[in-house]
Amino acid sequence: MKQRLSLVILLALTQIWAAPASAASVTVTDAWFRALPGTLPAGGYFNVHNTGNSDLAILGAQSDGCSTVMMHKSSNAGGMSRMEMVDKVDVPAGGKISFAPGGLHLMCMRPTALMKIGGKVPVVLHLSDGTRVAATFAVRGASGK
Ligand SMILES: [Cu+2]
Repeated sequence: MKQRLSLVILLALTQIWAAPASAASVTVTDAWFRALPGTLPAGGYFNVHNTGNSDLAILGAQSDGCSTVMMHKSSNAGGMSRMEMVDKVDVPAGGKISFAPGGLHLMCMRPTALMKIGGKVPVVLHLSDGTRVAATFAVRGASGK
């Protein structure tokens, strides 16, 4: 009986040690989606701050509010606005990166019923060190309000 108890404690400790130690080294703030009518993709915007000592990169994202989440970069060349897929966004140690309208953004494809103006949508960012960072995005309308 005593032996079984210590095994349970050991397993519990292993769970704690297995948790990613660097998960708290990235903070996400000012996170929001721009919801558009119907099944139009919703742009996702936020600031990310790497408070740790290691360079990291965002490799992707997933959300229950979207069928797929992609990373895009908008650019404006000769008056033509276009978007490119991005598979990696570097966030250097101590660095801050903004995902903002007109630049980097998450592209939430085929938003689900969770994507309601005034609501909140959970997003998980996948980092290059294997950790995942959860953030809550507020859902705003087309005007960004
Ligand atoms: Cu886009």
